[in-house]
Parts: sequence; C-alpha cells; structure tokens
Amino acid sequence: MEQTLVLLKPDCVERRLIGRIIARFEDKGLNIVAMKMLRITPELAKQHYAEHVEKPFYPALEKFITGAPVVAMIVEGLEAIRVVREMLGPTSGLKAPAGTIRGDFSSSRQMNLVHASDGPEAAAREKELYFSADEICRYEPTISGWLKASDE
Ligand code: 3AN
Repeated sequence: MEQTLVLLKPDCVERRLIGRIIARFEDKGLNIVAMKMLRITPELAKQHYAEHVEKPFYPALEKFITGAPVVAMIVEGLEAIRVVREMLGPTSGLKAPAGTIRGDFSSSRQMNLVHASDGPEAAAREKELYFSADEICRYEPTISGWLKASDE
C-alpha cells in the first residue's frame, strides 16, 4: 500500500466541490486515512511550493493557495501516488482530458482544484508538512476483500 498527500485547494472549497471530489477517490476504492481543513499560511505555502518559490508566478500562487481554507488528506491504496495523479490529470484544466478531475471541473492552470504528491519523496515530505503521525488512522475497511484480490 502507498500513501499520497492530497489537497483540495481554495477553489475547490469555495466552489462547494469538496464532496464530489472526495467521492471520486472513494469510488475508486482508495482509502482516506487522514483529513483536516486548514488555512495555509504564507510560511507553509513556501515549504509546500519550495520548488516554485523563486519563480515569477510564485507570488500569485501564494496569494491563491492562502486565499481560503483547504482540505488536506492522506489517501492510501495500491500505487496510490500514480493513480491519484492520473485521476487529477495534467496541471492545466484546459489541457486535462475529460474524465479526469481537472478535465471535468477546471478551465485553469492555477485554479486546478486539487494537488497530489508527484512521487514517493514528495509524498513523504508533504505528509509530514500537514500531518503528525498520531493524526493518521490505520484501518482495514471491511469492504477491502471486494475491491481487489488478496494477491494483488
Ligand atoms: P501540479 O499541481 O500538477 O503538481 P505544479 O506543482 O507544477 O503542478 O504546479 C503547482 C502550481 O504552480 C500550479 N497549479 C500553478 O498554479 C503554478 N504553476 C506551475 N507552473 C506554472 C507556470 N509555468 N506559470 C504559472 N503558474 C504555474
């Protein structure tokens, strides 16, 4: 099992899409093992987007991501990092294919609704940014046996 950090961004919260987006992860058979709503501070934004801090678009990105609450989640499943990224689609909602979350709900590169870790190192780093170990709930849903075979 793999875990990935998912953020429902301010546009997702403001557009009242939290429930519909979470439902897509649940429908896929992924397991939510941690969740909270928070307001991202400029300090946390700089840590989260460390790779973008020096880029010209960073000030607008920080203003956006700190502009309303977000919902942070840890999502667990087989190959969850890749599976969730593919469910989101490419960064720009204008380029994301129909059937992906961004393709279905976003027409923007910045307001693309959801963030998900892009690899194992990012997942480990981002999980720690948003959650302490005691906030992660380990459990085996009783439906698991109907979502995949025991040897998968
Ligand atoms: P993803 O959310 O698919 O992982 P990243 O991490 O490359 O995409 O970008 C995070 C955010 O940074 C984007 N949602 C967008 O707001 C901003 N961003 C990334 N690249 C650009 C760019 N070339 N011009 C403007 N904003 C950008």
